[in-house]
Amino acid sequence: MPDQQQPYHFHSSDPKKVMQEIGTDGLLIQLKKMLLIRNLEIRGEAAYQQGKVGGFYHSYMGQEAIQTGCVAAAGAGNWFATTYRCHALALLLGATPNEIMAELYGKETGNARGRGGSMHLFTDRLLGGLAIVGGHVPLSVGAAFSLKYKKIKDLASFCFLGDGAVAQGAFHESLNLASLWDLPTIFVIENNQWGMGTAVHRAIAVKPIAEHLAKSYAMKSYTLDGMDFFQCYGGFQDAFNYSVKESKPVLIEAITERFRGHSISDPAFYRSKESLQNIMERDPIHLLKTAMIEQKMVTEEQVKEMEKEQREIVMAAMKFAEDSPLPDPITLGEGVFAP
Ligand SMILES: Cc1ncc(C[n+]2csc(CCOP(=O)(O)OP(=O)(O)O)c2C)c(N)n1
Repeated sequence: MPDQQQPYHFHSSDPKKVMQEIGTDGLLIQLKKMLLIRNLEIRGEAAYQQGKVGGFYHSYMGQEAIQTGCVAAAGAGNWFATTYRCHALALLLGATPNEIMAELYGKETGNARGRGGSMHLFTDRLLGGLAIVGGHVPLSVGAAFSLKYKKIKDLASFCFLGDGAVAQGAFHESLNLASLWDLPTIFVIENNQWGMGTAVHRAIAVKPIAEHLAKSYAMKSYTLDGMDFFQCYGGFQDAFNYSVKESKPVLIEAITERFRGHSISDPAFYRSKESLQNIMERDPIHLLKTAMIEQKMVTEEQVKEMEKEQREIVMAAMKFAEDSPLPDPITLGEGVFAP
């Protein structure tokens, strides 16, 4: 949850205007997507705890409004890259719940044929799911360069990263180059307050991060309340329009907090129960649902029904994953780059 003590200057966007623009049907679709993400995370974690999923597991729970708002506002045709916390973005960009769940289970029918696992999901427009902190940021600049080189003027390259990546050299080199070459790169720092167990204020020297750093690289910044779908949608829309029209990079900071530990093996003892309770009071799904109910766009019962539908989709995906074969060991060398 955004810390009220901190001097954030949130981007102003009018929720009513966003509601009108997206309309009831459009908002129902976005709510459904957020419910699907939440359900996939809940059940993916459960499968992990039953020993069905190996490797790491980083939940996006609590941050759903950010990437959902971004893809809704800017469209799925842009380039995207993100970190290991990648289940939501893959879903939003068209990976099916079946292929994601099968990937978590390490099955041949998975998104990366069971070779990548939870941290390495891809789609036509999603360069990854990449696990080296800060390592993917230059890739996004490369994608923006390709857009400019090919004179494609209505798309941008989005790079989602955590606050922890801000201390990496590759992040700063990327900002510098994107600004120097006027590349339509939209860097999105999802400031969820923690880099593993380290609080952001103990790791990053400036705050608000985007507002400070953007000035150093002569670019525009936006600070968004990452729990508020309407803020995210409006902010991403403005940032995208500016970036594409001017062919300029922008730096966005979305203030949020993850509901889970860093990964499934982190009990998050560094955060008190009370503070987690306060954070969860601003659950992005609850906020969106409540606003829609207040505007009579949906009823509580309809939301329950939608929730059930999304749960069933995820349960079916689990069955699909369960029933799918493991990769044949003889094929394990396939797709490995070995010069
Ligand atoms: C170069 C590198 N150093 C360290 C790690 C180990 N590591 C994995 S996640 C993480 C914390 C990153 O936090 P943040 O960027 O804030 O993202 P969040 O997990 O909060 O989404 C670290 C240090 C890594 N994967 N890559």
